[in-house]
Amino acid sequence: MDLVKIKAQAKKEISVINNSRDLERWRVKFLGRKSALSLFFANLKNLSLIERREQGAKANKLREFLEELYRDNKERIAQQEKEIESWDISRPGTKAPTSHLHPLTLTLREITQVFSRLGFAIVEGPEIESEYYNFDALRIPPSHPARDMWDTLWLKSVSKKGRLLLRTHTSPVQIRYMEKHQPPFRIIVPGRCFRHEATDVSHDIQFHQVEGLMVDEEVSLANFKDIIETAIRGLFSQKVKIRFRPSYFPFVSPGVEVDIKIRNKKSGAQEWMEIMGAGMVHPDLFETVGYNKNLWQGFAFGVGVERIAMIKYNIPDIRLFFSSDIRFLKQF
Ligand code: FA5
Repeated sequence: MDLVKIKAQAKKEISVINNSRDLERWRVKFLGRKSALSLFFANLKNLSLIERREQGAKANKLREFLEELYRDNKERIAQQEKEIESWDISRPGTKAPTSHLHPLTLTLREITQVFSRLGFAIVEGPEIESEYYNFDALRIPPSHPARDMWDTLWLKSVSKKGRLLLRTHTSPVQIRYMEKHQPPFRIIVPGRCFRHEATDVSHDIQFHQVEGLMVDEEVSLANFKDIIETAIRGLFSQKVKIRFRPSYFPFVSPGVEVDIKIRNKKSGAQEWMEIMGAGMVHPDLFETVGYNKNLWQGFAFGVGVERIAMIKYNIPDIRLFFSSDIRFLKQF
């Protein structure tokens, strides 16, 4: 094949190429070791010196031309392929990182599920509470030393039911609910509470409680013990150790605190952690809401949700929950 024909053929063929695989085939065909041009070079030795010089120069020119043609088209095709790639609708999309529920939400859901299975209805109350519901109706009068048990974040406003505050516990909802409903009933009240206190690994200024209240004609501390043991074993495992300790809360009689046994993260030793206050509803509360106090009995409890989550998920410091530290949150 003569050089002119090779040139024409190469130009024609490359003009319709639009992918790098075909371009590579073209390169092999026109510039490879077995190409017509290489053969042409190989045959030069059979020519006379003058012819060899003349034809050799022409062939060199053609080679340079083809090489440049190849480089230009390589660039064009690379550019084209890049564009096609960025428009490839069949390409799998980039995965958006999925989020998940906060460990406190997970724990709250589990607690409410366990109690729902035991027949408790879910009720809510306000976070901004009045002095009356947070303290007075619960037998914590202004002068009573028990009021010292809750360092309160007071608001400037005053309502018909006394000064306003950020509720220090979920117990006020006991009164609110009983004012509007007649027994028998069993309710739980999940919600956020606030206390003006120095924080440490197990105390924060905001935290969650789940209040429980069951009122019926015959409800005893034995019923409470059974329900709480069932709930705690449902939340943790059958093997968890639970302890009931006598305690004092003005709105229950008798009052107890419930601890569960956990392993200390640092020392590895087993120790008790307080998770809730509880007791039999004080008859005065029934009177306050207009019930016949001789007819009804009940138990109430308030469990700390962060404490449960800390035990469940092995979290060493309560302050991590509200830190918004993404490294912490990603672990759940
Ligand atoms: C109360 O708040 C009572 N209202 C509980 C109660 C309800 C007793 C019904 C009787 C009948 P106490 O202050 O102990 O009690 O708090 C209850 C639980 O809330 C504690 O066991 C703890 O788990 C949690 N808790 C209390 N203060 C904090 C805090 N600063 N940070 C995190 N959790 C807390």
